[in-house]
Amino acid sequence: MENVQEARRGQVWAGGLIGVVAAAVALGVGQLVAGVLNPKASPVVAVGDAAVDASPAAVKDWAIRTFGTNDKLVLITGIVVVLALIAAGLGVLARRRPSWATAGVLAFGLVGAVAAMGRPDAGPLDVLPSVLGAAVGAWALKLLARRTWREADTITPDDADTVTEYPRAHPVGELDRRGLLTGVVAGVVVAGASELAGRGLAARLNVDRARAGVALPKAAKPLPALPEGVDLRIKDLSPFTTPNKDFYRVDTALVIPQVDPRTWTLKIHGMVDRPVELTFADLLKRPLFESDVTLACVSNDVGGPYVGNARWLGARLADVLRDAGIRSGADMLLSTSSDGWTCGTPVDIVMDGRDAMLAIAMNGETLPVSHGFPVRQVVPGLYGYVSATKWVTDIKVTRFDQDEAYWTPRGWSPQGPVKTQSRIDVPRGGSTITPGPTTIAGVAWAQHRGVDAVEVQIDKGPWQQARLADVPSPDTWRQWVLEGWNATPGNHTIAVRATDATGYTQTDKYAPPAPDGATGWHSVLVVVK
Ligand SMILES: Nc1nc2c(c(=O)[nH]1)N[C@H]1C(S)=C(S)[C@@H](COP(=O)(O)O)O[C@H]1N2
Ligand SMILES: [Mo]
Repeated sequence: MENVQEARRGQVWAGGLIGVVAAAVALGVGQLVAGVLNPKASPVVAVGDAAVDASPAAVKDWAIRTFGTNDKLVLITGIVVVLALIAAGLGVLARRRPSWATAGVLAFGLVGAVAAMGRPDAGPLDVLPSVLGAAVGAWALKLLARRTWREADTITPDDADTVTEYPRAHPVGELDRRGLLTGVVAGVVVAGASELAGRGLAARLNVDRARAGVALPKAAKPLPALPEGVDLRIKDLSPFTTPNKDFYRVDTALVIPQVDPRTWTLKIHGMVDRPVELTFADLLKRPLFESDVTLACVSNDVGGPYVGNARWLGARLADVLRDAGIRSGADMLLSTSSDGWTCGTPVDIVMDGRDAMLAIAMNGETLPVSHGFPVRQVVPGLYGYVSATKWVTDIKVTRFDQDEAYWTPRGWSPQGPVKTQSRIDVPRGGSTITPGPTTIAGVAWAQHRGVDAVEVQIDKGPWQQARLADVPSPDTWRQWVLEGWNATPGNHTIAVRATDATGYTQTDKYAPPAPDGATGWHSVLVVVK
C-alpha cells in the first residue's frame, strides 16, 4: 500500500517538474522572440502590463503603498508563481491526458498574445513571442513526457543499452528517472540560454549610450546656486535637493521605455492654429531655463515617501504652446507618453506664468531614463498624474469634457492640485530615543502657494512654531525644525501641520490618497528611554 502511494506521489512530482520546465522553455523562447521583435511583447511583461492596466485603482493604490517602488517586481514574481503552479498541473495532466496538457499550454500562449495585443502601442508581430513560446513549450512538454514515461513501443533497439542498465525494464507509463533527469537538465539549459539571449538582444535597444552622448546646453539665464539656508543639514532629514538615485519613481511601465532622442518628436495638435512637431534638436535650440520644483505623487499617503525635489532644466511649455496657438475653448492638454500613458493638465495653469516645462535635465544631469528621458513635463503645483508625463511624445490641446486621461476612468479626479502637506522625518516614527534635548524636523510642501508656517504638537499639548528653512521659490518643499524638546522617559506622540501662503492650515481630517490626494496631520510615536 505504502509503495503504491509513494509511487503515485513520485509520478505527481515528476509531472509537476516537467510542467514547470516546459513553461520555463516557453517563457525563455518567448523572451528570445521578444528580444528580436519587441521587448514589451515578452509574455510575462505583456500579461503584467495588462494586469497593471486592468487592476482597479484601489489595488494599485494598495500595491504602491505596500510595496513602494518594488510594486513591479512583486507583480512579476506573482505572475511567475501563478504560472508555475498552473504549469505543474498541466505537467501532471500530461501523463494520462497529453492532448489536454497541450491544449492548456497553447491556451496560455493565447492569453499572452491577447495581453500583448492589448497594449496601446502594439503591432501585429507582438503576438509572436507568446504564440511561438507556447508552441515550443507544448512541444517540450510532449518530449519531456515521452522521456519521463517511456512507452514500451518507443523502446527501440537503440535504447537497449540504456534499458539493460536498469534492474527492471520500464513498463508503459512507469517513471524513467534517468529520462526525466536528462530531459529536465536539457530543458533548463534551453530555457536559460534563450532567456539570456533574449535579454541580451533587448539590451541593444537601451538608450544609455544615446543619453550619455547628449551635450546639455546651458540655461539662457542660469539660476544662482541655492542659498545655504535651504538645507538645515540635520541628520536623517530629507536633503533639500533629492539626489536622482534617491528620487521616487512611480509609473505604469514594467519595461522602462527606451526612447531614442535622435528619433524622438513631440507633436502638438488638436485645438491649435498651427500644429507643431518638435525634434530633440529643436527643443535644445529653444531658450532653456532652470527651476527648482518639488514633485509629489497623489498616491502618497500622509507621511509617505513619494515626494522629491530637483532642479530641472527645460523649455517653457507655455512658449511652445503659444507657437502652436491655442484656440479659445480649449481647457486641457492631453499628453501621451511613448508607451501610451495619458495625462490631462489644465491649460490655464500651464499658461499662468508658472515654471511649467518640457524638462531635459534633472539636478544637472541629462534626465535619467526612468524619469522620462529624453523629455518629460514638469508643472509646479500639480500632482504627477495630471502634469508630469515622462517620455512625452504627444500633446493634444482639447477639452476636459471631450477627453479622458489614463487615471480618470480608474477612479481618480480629473483635476489634481497638490494639497498642503507636512511630514516628520526626525525622530523616525516608532524609533527609540534617549531622554534629553531632542530635535524634531521634517519637510512641508504646498507647491506654487508656498509654506508660511509649520507647527508641532507634542502629546496633544499646545502647537509650537517650528523654524523654517529658506526656499528659492514657492514651488519647492520647505525644511522645518523645532529644537530643544526635552524628551522625558515614556511614549510620546508628535504631530505636525503646515499653513500655506493662502492662509490655509492643514485639516486634521484624514482622507486617503484616492481620488485627489491625502489629507490629515502626520504624527509619529516615539519611545524615550
Ligand atoms: N509616461 C508616464 N509618465 C508618468 C507616469 C506614468 O505612469 N507614465 N506617472 C506619473 C506619476 S503618477 C507621477 S507621481 C510622476 C512620478 O515621476 P517620477 O517617477 O520621475 O518621480 O510621473 C508621472 N508621469
Ligand atoms: Mo503619482
